[in-house]
Amino acid sequence: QQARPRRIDLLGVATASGASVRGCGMGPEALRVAGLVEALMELEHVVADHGDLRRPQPELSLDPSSTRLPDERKADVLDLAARASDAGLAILQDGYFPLFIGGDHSISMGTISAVARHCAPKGKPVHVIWVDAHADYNTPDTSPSGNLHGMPLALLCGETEFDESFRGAWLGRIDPHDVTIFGARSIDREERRLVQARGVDVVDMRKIDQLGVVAALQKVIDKARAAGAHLHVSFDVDSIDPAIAPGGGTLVPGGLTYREAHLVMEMLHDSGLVGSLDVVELNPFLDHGGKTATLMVDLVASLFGRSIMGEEAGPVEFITEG
Ligand code: 4U7
Ligand code: MN
Ligand code: MN
Ligand code: MN
Repeated sequence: QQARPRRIDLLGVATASGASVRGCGMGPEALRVAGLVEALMELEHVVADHGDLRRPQPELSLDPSSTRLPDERKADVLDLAARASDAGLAILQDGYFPLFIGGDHSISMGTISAVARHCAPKGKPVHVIWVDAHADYNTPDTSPSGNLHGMPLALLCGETEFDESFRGAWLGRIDPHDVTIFGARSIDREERRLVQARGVDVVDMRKIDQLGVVAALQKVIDKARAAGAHLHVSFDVDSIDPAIAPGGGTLVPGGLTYREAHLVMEMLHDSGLVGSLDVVELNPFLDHGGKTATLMVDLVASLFGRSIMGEEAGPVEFITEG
């Protein structure tokens, strides 16, 4: 079980430039309004809030429903990924837990780069659990939408169909075998082919239904523990069922239930392996009265040790065969 208290460094990346729907740039502020910092302090953690990285957006079009032009959006994504990577690396090197709040999922190009850059020189393996309705493994060549929030894993895993502007000291690399996509139920045709060819572990909703969320997640935790890995959790709000988490721009029916999502976070906490976290894709403009923001704060609290019976209860013993 994770020792308490921890020093948690909060870094917002206030952007929607990786998405085609505007609004998730307001995600960091909504999570704060929903009580994120207070929930962590209530658990006796020490929180340092670094505020938000953002880009000035001087040339918005007259159409309020559209985001900026593709080239401007790409420039935003690259700049913010580079800055998130450097800022995240500094937090990790100080020995603290970076909690990245988005922003659309393109910010994870930077946040996971930070983790990779921190761990690689120490020979520390990294495992990424990508909790998401989607695989986010498109390249500019395979993407049906062109939106960069559907591509971060492919970039991090070294797919080559990205131009030179995506390279640089900020970009860290992840081995596709060290990635588990958890909760998927919408993967594009070409994307599916890539994920399969590269050997990415995909725990889709059908597997979760059939195995149960406990057995499905325990496999991931066991693998990360056996490798001695730093476990990075990248949590897209659209992994949760839209009925209880409506505040997202790319909703897909059939997601994690309230208790499944909490159990994931509770088990991840008990594993003691989690060293960094992204909470992404919350769109307060589409949310219903802060419902999704509040749910996300409660889920983060579960990941940081909130439990129904309190600390004294200790970790649950799993009954194994034999
Ligand atoms: B998210 C999509 F085509 N696959 O690439 C794409 F379905 O960060 C969706 O998981 C990507 O929310 C969703 O545009 C990105 C689409
Ligand atoms: Mn995503
Ligand atoms: Mn998604
Ligand atoms: Mn999304």
